Amino acid sequence: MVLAAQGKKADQISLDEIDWLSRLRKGLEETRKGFVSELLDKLGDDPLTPETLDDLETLLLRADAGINSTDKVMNSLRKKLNEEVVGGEEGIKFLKEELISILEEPIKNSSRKILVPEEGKLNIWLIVGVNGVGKTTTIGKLAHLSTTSNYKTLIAAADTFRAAAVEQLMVWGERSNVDVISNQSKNADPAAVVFDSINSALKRGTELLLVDTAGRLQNKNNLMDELSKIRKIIDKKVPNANVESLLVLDASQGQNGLKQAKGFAKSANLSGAIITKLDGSSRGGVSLAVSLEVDLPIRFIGAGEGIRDLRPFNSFEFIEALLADK
Ligand SMILES: Nc1nc2c(ncn2[C@@H]2O[C@H](COP(=O)(O)OP(=O)(O)OP(=O)(O)O)[C@@H](O)[C@H]2O)c(=O)[nH]1
Ligand SMILES: [Mg+2]
Repeated sequence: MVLAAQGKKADQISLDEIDWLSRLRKGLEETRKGFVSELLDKLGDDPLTPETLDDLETLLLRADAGINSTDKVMNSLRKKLNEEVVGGEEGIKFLKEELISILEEPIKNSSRKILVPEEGKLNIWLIVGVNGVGKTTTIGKLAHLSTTSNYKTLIAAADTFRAAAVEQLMVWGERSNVDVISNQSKNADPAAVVFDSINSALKRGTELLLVDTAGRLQNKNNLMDELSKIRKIIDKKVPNANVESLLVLDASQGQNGLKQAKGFAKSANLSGAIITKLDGSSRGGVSLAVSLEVDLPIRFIGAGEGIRDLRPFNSFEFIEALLADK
């Protein structure tokens, strides 16, 4: 699996990937249990009726798809039902296509279909989000993906809030064989760490600089200002770098993730989202809400605490796992 993931032929799919897919499906099982099995039980082979549509609406809401995504899908389905008789299986197929198109829309609107660093150039990915969602773990996994894809990679430890944060990042740096730039002095300024890291990156010809940041709540203005300051320093120092500001969301936090995305989008100039903890008892539907309501492309998904448990996002794979019926 490489970061520059291209469409693969079926015979190239490795055991590792089969393992990943089964983990993703297993993780999404919680969502699915209350979703597709109920849906299929209700639908059987009978055509959809206004009553089954109401049930379907409830199921979508329960899977945390959010009110607006649910309305959008239901309106399309109602329109279709007004025009023709729709069987259960056909209804599911239609539903999957509608859900995939919600996830694909922000990806289409962005300049890249999949997020990969541009070779031979400095790419900076700022990883932001509220406390404990999996930012540091995601950096470790991204560093691994990046080096195995032969990008010159460097990590900036800009979470200077907790001493333990730097140590945690060092461990990930060792695992992925990537250097970590840090400033261990008390009350170090995160923007200064980013400044030093950019200097190192320029000297080393780094292609991907991953910046870890401290967890912060989206409504704490002073902490959000700190992110703006980091961004300003980057834009000023390396105006030609490709900069991504990626919001990490913990799938198990459901619709709270949508609130976080709206808050960070306002002040952190976001360009994408990463959904973590999809291996737990998660509510994967938040990806839909974030795509539709914040127009944020989902770029990676994490399903596990291991170094290989992160993949580029694939909406088809995701919806198949979310709606798998067995
Ligand atoms: N099951 C599971 N656990 C995860 C995943 N990603 C992260 N975690 C766990 O979530 C916890 C928090 O992860 P961190 O990476 O430290 O989160 P953080 O956002 O950096 O936290 P702060 O820096 O304190 O804001 C750790 O115990 C991780 O092992 C995932 O995809 N699945
Ligand atoms: Mg952290």
